[in-house]
Amino acid sequence: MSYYKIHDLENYFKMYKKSVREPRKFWDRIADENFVWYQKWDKVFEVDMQEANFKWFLNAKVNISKNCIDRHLAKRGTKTAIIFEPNDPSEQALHISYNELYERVSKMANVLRDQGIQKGDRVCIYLPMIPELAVAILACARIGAIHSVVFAGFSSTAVSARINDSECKMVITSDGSYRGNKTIDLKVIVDEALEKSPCVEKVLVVKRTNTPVTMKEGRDIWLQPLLDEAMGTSVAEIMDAEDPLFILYTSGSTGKPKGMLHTTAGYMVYTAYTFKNVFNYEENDVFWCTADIGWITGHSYILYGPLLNGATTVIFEGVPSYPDFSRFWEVIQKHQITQFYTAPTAIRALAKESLDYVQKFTLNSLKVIGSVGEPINEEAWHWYNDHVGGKRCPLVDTWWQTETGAIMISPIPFVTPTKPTYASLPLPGIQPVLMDELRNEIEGNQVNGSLCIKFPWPSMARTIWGDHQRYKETYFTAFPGKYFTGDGALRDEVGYYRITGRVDDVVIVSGHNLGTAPIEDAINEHPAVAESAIVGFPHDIKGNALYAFIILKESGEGRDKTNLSKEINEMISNQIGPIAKLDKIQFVSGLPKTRSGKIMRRILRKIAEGDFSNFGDTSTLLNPEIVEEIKEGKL
Ligand code: 6R9
Repeated sequence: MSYYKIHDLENYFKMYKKSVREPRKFWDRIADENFVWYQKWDKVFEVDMQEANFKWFLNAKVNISKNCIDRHLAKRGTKTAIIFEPNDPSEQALHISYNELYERVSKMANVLRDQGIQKGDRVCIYLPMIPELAVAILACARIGAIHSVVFAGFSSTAVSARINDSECKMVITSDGSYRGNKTIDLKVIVDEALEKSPCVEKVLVVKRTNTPVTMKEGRDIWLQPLLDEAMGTSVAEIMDAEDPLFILYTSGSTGKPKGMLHTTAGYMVYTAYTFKNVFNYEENDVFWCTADIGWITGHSYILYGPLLNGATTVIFEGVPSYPDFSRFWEVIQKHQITQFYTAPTAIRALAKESLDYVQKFTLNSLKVIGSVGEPINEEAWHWYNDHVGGKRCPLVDTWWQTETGAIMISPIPFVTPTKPTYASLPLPGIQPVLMDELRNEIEGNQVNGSLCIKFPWPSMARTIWGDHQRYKETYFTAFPGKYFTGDGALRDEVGYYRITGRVDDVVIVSGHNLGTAPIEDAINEHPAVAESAIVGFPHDIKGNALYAFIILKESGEGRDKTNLSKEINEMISNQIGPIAKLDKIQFVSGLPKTRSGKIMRRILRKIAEGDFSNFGDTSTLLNPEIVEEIKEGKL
């Protein structure tokens, strides 16, 4: 019987055991069953957790774009590979078949080669969520160029820093991008970035918004005329299993961004395997992940995971609030989406709006709904489960990271019973452990600690581009011999994991370790509260005290703030205990968030401490203006 698909709970436990006891046999079988290889491996893995050196499927030869496209052509040539849903709902959606994708990627690959890009060169892709983004990525993979996708919302400083760090030779961008009712002039941002990035020789420009742009002679070229001339077939480069596939910079809360490097075969095998199981993927499903391809979630679950399985995947250019708050639900109905994968921050924003937006649409095509990016609080979990999943679709709360490449801990739909706010059980091959401050492994259940992974898995990042020492220090020294995730977690009585948030989000109040997430959950349950964030600030007696930044719902805005504060503290007291009561509450209209929806607590911490001197790198913030507002609110 195939190892690729987990059928039921008994089968899950069986597979899990196999993956732990005989990891070589387990991964050998999965890699062998489901992919096309030019040459198979000599050895399944060679790993060293001390030095942080990892190799999977040694000496195998493979090309991931061939696995995403070519091998499906015989059986699925006319099947839709990509549905493009434009920002403006009145613009027609595009259905790109596997045959068409082959042709488009081949043309792009030929253009890249003509423009001097060779195996191992780095190409920065700075594009909106349009089909060319997928095509450019796959074309890089096809010719062995290393893609470095930079989210098309980052500032010129952030773009330039990323280009320089990995010395990209080329940038692929567009004249502009649409986001809701705004148009953003991307090319202008690239022009600015390149003033400080002399390593870039060529810029290929996609026409999307018809915004006038300046084209620098000898450097900038319109892409379309080149594609029109290019041949529609191409030979894929033969890649070694450990040849780099891509670099992706993490939004890292401090210091210089980390260019996480992922390699070819291990990433391919584990991404495909997790897509199949975590989303219960079956032929003819239509999968929609709302992330941007500029994040790891988009890399693994808009592109590689779905295409490796021959699926139909949606690329959505727009935002959840445009033209109104029903856009997600409208698109689900329109394309008969079967799996919908989004982030808690989007859920919370939409749950704030009238239920009519959801109820206007029929969502019964859905089979599985998923969450990723941050802990999903109880209230958001239930709203999503009840109103989107209709209490019928398993909600998979998937925990993973840019560094892990693919999903690590998650329920498997129709297999693992879900439990609100719990990511539940590790996938086969993943061995999580909880560690205490003394670096000991915490055994047993109903415990919490720092989440580590004690055995390597195929899709783990191999290094930080250009800085292996930093890779080793960041992930493999806090708990020697283990990969440290930076997250805290608890394990309940049956062994389910709940990710409680970044360990650096723990505040120690009077000697008690308080995770910020459960306190925020308690606050968010107050009917007047939309969202909240907690940080610690120094306190003479308690060591630290809690400072809350709270966004009210519209209905709560007129309320007396003193009474509200009292009620909120009573709720916390009841749910967690008086120790978790807030010392300070500031009502705000927004929270500083990274573009992937993570609250930048570092900034809130500084504000709470009254230190307005240096907020560090804020170039990854979606809403930098809110920082000023919060600062002023405090003064
Ligand atoms: C995939 C992605 C990674 C960090 C991770 C954790 C948080 C992600 C989560 C979650 C609780 C989940 N995180 N998924 N926390 N429950 N289901 O988001 O990658 O952008 O690198 O962020 O996100 O704190 O360590 P990335």
